[in-house]
Amino acid sequence: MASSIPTILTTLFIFLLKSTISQQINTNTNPKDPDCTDRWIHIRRLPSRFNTDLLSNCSEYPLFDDFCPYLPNHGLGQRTHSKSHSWFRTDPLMLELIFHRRMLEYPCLTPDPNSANAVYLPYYGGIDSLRYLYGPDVNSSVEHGLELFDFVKEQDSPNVWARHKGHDHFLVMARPAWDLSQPLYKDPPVWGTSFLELPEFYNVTVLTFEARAWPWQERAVPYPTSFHPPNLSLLESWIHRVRRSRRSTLMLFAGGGGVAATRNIRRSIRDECGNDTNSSANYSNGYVKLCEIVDCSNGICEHDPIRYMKPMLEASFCLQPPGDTPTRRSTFDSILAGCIPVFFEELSAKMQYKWHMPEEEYEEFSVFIPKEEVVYKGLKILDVLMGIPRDRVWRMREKVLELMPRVMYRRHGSSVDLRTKKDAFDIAVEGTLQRIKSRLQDRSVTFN
Ligand SMILES: *[C@@H]1O[C@H](CO)[C@@H](O)[C@H](O)[C@H]1NC(C)=O
Ligand SMILES: *[C@@H]1O[C@H](CO)[C@@H](O)[C@H](O)[C@H]1NC(C)=O
Ligand SMILES: *[C@@H]1O[C@H](CO)[C@@H](O)[C@H](O)[C@H]1NC(C)=O
Ligand SMILES: *[C@@H]1O[C@H](CO)[C@@H](O)[C@H](O)[C@H]1NC(C)=O
Ligand SMILES: *[C@@H]1O[C@H](CO)[C@@H](O)[C@H](O)[C@H]1NC(C)=O
Ligand SMILES: *[C@@H]1O[C@H](CO)[C@@H](O)[C@H](O)[C@H]1NC(C)=O
Ligand SMILES: CC(=O)N[C@H]1CO[C@H](CO)[C@@H](O)[C@@H]1O
Repeated sequence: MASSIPTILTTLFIFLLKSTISQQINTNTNPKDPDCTDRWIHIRRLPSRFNTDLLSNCSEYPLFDDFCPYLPNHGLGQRTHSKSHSWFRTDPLMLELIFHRRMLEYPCLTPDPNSANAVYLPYYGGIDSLRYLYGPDVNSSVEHGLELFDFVKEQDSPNVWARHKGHDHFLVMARPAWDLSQPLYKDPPVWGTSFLELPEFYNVTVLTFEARAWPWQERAVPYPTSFHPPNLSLLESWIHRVRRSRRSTLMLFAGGGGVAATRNIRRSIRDECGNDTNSSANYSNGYVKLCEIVDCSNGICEHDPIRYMKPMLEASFCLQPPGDTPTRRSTFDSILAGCIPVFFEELSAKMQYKWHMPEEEYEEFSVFIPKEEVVYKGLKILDVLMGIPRDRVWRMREKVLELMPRVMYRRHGSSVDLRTKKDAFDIAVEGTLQRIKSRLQDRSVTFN
């Protein structure tokens, strides 16, 4: 794995990126003229200081990471190996680039803001937040977003904003809302910028990886995984492989934490796993191993999907305990591997990804074990999971496989046959259009 790319290459990647996004790539590459009624989107032109210029500082944030290696392939990162077609070393923070690139091939783009149902701001807000979170502007994090607001509302054709007072605008910020919702009047700042607390942006729909418990303007979208197939046959052959994979481990946890003395769910998982690995031969259900931990501490798994995908393919259940924040990218990795997610908190997924994973279907594709029961009341995760009959496990896995295309981001420029399957991007755009539509309707009732 490349830890750092020479600056010349980075510059080249940024140049390529800039030259692609300066054209609009769409549209009707799809022979069937799509029905664009209520789906028109206008992309606002922003000066490059709001997006691609921010990438040239990719090596300036040592406290965070040098993210230059993750820029290639429009933010998908480098391929895991040279012959790989679908697997990349993707960093979730790059969703802003990935989304932007996909937006350019959205079939219902319009250059005319007045005929658009929604307006997309190609602002790389998560990347811009780095200078406040880890960089020189740490003491002015309440200002994150003000320059953008000034541009879209005052400097650049103000009527585009004024038409609906920003209610039809949306943007992507590839971070949990927690990083962006520092109260405006907290001095000194504890953690995060105040982007989501600025009244200036209350009307704008913001797509994040994780929404607050009582979100207002943000909606959660899946973290990108490393899998970005370019055509339907590659997706189908992966699904085939996942379905046939022999699941010899009952449960798996890929992650870090839980090693300190504090009682928490990760600690409980470690205890349970450590104690029971050897007694496995005792259990009939056909598992060779009851529990496996893939150690991902210090971020060693992040850009190395092989480390955890292989064990996930061999496990029936994948534990998704909350960490610093309730959601995890690993939830989507496990769905990709056909490994049934086990949640310990409603905020980890059910209250988040309502567009992508319907709330009423959770029992069909996941297991919920309240963390308090495990940490304080001695409930054993193994007992719960062992108690689920094999035929039900099988049905749950089929349901997970059904969900899989909805939570992955296919590769940009993919074949037409794959575009017929809605992916995480398509569903996010659909949800955004719906939300904006109902907001504009509410407004016309309330304010006109
Ligand atoms: C990049 O970093 C330099 C120095 O850290 C800073 O002066 C400059 O404004 C940054 N550029 C952007 C686009 O953030
Ligand atoms: C931010 O403020 C703190 C406390 O006033 C100060 O110690 C620190 O040097 C400041 N950091 C920067 C980058 O200005
Ligand atoms: C947001 O919308 C409300 C009405 O819904 C409006 O009063 C307010 O000025 C708008 N905010 C901005 C910053 O345009
Ligand atoms: C899918 O893409 C791969 C890699 O580009 C290619 O080898 C394969 O022929 C494609 N399959 C179809 C059916 O187009
Ligand atoms: C695991 O073993 C340790 C030490 O033997 C014990 O303290 C702990 O309670 C056990 N944990 C579980 C979940 O059984
Ligand atoms: C588990 O297995 C390992 C290696 O086989 C052994 O060293 C260890 O003592 C065993 N632990 C228990 C609790 O039996
Ligand atoms: C639950 C179970 O099958 N327990 C068995 C585990 O193995 C020991 C030793 O072989 C048996 O005595 C237990 O009955």
